[in-house]
Amino acid sequence: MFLAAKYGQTYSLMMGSHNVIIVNQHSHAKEVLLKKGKIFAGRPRTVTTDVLTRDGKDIAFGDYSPTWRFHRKIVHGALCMFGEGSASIEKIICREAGSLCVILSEAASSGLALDLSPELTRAVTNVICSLCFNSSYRRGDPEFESMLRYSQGIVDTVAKDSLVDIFPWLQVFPSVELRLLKHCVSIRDSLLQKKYDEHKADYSDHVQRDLLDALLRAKRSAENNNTAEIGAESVGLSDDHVLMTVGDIFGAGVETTTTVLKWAVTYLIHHPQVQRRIQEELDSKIGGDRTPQLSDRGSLPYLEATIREVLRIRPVAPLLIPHVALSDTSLGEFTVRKGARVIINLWSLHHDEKEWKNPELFDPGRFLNKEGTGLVIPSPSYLPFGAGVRVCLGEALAKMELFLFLSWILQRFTLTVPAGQPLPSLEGKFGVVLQPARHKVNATPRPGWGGGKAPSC
Ligand code: HEM
Ligand code: PLO
Repeated sequence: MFLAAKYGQTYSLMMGSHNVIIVNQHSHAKEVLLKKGKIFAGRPRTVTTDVLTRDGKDIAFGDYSPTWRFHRKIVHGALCMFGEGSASIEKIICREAGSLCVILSEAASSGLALDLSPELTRAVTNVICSLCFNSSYRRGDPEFESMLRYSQGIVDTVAKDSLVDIFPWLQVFPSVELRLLKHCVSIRDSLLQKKYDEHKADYSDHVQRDLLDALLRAKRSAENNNTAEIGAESVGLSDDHVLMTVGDIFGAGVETTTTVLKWAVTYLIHHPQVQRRIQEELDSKIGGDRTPQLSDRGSLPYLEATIREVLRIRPVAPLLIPHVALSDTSLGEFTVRKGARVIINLWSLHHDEKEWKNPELFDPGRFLNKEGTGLVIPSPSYLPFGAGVRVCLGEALAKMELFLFLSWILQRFTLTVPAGQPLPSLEGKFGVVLQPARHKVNATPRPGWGGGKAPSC
């Protein structure tokens, strides 16, 4: 923000040998993402993302190319298949929300405060695991525990403008961070490889169980339509591409939604009046005889507004993922050279005082109309999922999960800070996602919920 005050809303600087343009205003952000979306659809190659993605063979960190477009289309299609309105994804999320509530009520009946982080992570992991691999984890599963550790190691070390990404030649020196990243990536890769081998072994053209099957089918049909000149490799359907793509969806699917749920819990503890109002809405629109379902989304505007406010005040990806200009172009009155990196400062957009009244204040009401009955987006300076060619692939899935998990939890429990403990910090830990600090929570069953027992779904 200081640099923006000194140099203007959009400015450029040199990072190592790279020209980097920082965008702090929504009009320029929309020019990059929407108006000139294809021109700015590139991604930079960096040392750490190359380690994670076998040199950009995934979607999020892969450069714009025919292969990339093809992959994105397949994954988009497969996610739509499970998407909005699909009964199966709703069932999967409700199953996980139900077992999360059981764990909360067990902790409550033994009077224990709980760190929700691993519980929320497992619930969200199981949703994405069902989608990607048609499998799920039980509490304490060693494979899940290992995933928790390697994923945190990757979040801590990848794509956070570490020195080695700015000065790639630094990788010739031993670096603790780079070593940790490589170690975590190798554990992740063995896990992905195991799932891939299992899927290949019992693959059938007639049943599509999950995303990995969808990718395998696309790969096989490209191979069958093969001519001598146009091999599967030429559209990028190598084993590496399939593995890295599914690794992306799995990684993005877990880290992002879990992080938002953790921020939501943190803010709800700070703002008990917001929690109460959501619960009043749940009581009056759903009552106590059944659990919330996706079709209730339209009748719970205050909960939806709260989710929007959490995504505004603590954006998961505060700098998105860097974009790259694929040809010479312009941005507002600036000339932009091919290869320039563009960083959209979503944090600035979401905290811009010209756009948001008291931007530091957590106020879900800003997303409601005057009557408090309908939802609005009060400023164009709001892009929690990005926009355009590189818009988040998991937006619909993430919104379903946030709505169902939060409504299930708040229908049955009130979340508070354990007696004698300070309120949790609202300062995030900056990395490839902005994570809240860990803290314990008391989940008290609400009156009329018989210790959090499950009503019918
Ligand atoms: C990209 C936000 C959940 C998959 C992104 C980007 C943002 C974002 C800001 C970068 C856009 C850009 O660089 O311009 C979020 C938020 C989420 C969420 C706030 C949760 C609330 C998910 C989920 C999945 C997912 C659940 C997977 C199922 C992806 C992928 C990309 C992406 C694959 C890369 C797209 C590309 O480069 O073409 N997301 N995301 N995200 N997201 Fe999400
Ligand atoms: C999270 C840790 C995983 O082990 C690997 C992984 C893959 C995809 C990344 C994700 C991490 C972090 C969040 C990212 C996602 C792709 C899109 C998403 C960067 C590093 C966002 C928010 O842009």
